[in-house]
Amino acid sequence: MKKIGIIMGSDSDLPIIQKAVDVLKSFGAPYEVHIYSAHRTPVEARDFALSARDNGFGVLIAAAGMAAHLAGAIAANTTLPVIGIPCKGPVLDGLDALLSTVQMPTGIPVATVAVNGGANAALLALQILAVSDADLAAKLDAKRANDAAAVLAKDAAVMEKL
Ligand code: RP5
Repeated sequence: MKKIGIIMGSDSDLPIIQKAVDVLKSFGAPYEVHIYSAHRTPVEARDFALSARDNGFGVLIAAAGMAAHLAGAIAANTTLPVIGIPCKGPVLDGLDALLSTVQMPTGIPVATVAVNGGANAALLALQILAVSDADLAAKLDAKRANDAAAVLAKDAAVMEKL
């Protein structure tokens, strides 16, 4: 199975990345986590993206806050699918990072999830890899079924209580 590469702009993004890692661990998926910044370590971020396909990665997740250019900078240097996570910063409620991540120019796409959407980023990465992995697709189907059953159990409980 191809690896999932996770890059965050700063260790202050770790709580968001942890949500992605928890999902990937629950699926037993191979992943690697790095801290590379589009602004503070642009050379390392670029080198990682340029070599990612040769290094066994199938999809990349990039998380950053504020002027969040990391996902776009990574996407500029690879044709692997890149998923961007806008991280909420101290001001503007994450709208700054959301717009910086999602508003990519034509030709360099970034699949952007919700602000702080670490879990969905991991699930989307798995869904991309599951296009050519039937076992992984079956695990994703099973999770959907479990999640639906949990909601229906809550529905039954709320009907009983109210
Ligand atoms: C971004 O700036 C990082 O992704 C982080 O979300 C934000 C603030 O970084 P720190 O100043 O906390 O290192 O590049």
